[in-house]
Amino acid sequence: MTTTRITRATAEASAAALRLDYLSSDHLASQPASWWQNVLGIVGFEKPPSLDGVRVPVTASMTPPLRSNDQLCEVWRVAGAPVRLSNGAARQGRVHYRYSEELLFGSITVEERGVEERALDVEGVMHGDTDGAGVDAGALLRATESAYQEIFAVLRQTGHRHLIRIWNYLPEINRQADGDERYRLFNSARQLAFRNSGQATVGTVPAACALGSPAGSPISIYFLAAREPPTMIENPRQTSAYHYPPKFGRHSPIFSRACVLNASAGTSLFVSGTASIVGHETIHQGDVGAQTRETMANINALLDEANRVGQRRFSLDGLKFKVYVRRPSDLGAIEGVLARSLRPSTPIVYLQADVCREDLLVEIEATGEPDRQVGRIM
Ligand code: 3EB
Repeated sequence: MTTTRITRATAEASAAALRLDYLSSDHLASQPASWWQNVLGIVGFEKPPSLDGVRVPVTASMTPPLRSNDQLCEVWRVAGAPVRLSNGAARQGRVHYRYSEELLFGSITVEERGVEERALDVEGVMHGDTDGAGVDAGALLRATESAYQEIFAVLRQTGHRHLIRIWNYLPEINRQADGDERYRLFNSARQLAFRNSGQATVGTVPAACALGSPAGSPISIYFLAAREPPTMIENPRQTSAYHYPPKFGRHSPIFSRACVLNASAGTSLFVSGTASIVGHETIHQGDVGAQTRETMANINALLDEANRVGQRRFSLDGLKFKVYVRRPSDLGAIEGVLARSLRPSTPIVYLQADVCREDLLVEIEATGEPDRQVGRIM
């Protein structure tokens, strides 16, 4: 018995503690080389931060921040036990990545222009499902398809086969392209890429979000993957996105409502982009306050569900939030609602982004740690 206990304690102590922080680019630029040893990746908001000589993946969501003026960045690290990360930022195709034994961070940006020449090899893949798509739609389809294929190729290569969370930012997400909304085209290409890479398209699919960035931005995608499978969480108040009816697009969006990392200490709950949707319908059209309250009801339902299926206990207090606001003039109303449900010390980043349904005014994602267990014997 003693042996078992020691083995388990050792395993837990050596588990990499994934950690998320929002730090200013000035703060990052002033860190010594040693500080970067356990950094998996950096995500700027409006644009990638300029960090000279830094050898980790650095990307940006291209979504302008609405409140902070100190160039915040999203910083992913593994902390705690002595961790060994892969050297610097590796590259395979257009994917930049860095990893520990357990976890991998990666990013890819793709320009849609010029994609025709580069991705002719996906012609066969697209044939049938997307036949007849015009040049504009075709470029988005191919860019998305090839980005996901490259991501899955990296995960096969390093053995971090389980995509746990993926952030998708595409320019002009609600614009029509050759008679179809760009978000719906993205959904088609994403689903095809999953299928063609042998990935499940229901159930064990990653937590995700998909937001709009300004015209002229590249498609920007970043992700976390793990060697061990996470536990996927669905929201009892919502239809699973991968089962949305066809009126929301020919191919359903492929994502889970949330997931929990099993092996990792530290940050381990990933709540997908969450909005004012009950069942599969948008509710409270035109009422940003009510949409924000409904979104928080959905996040609370996901916390209940995570606590029902898992061993550890999560609450709003352990989470960090990113709030995507369609109309900057709604910011005050959204902040007012959140002030009633979250502690003043809660980290919240507000970003301007178009949400993937035209009638959604706000979308909220959350990431964080379980509550400290009281009286737990180590
Ligand atoms: C929704 O619930 C709102 O397409 O990856 C949320 C999270 C949404 C992820 C995605 C879309 C995505 O359908 C939109």
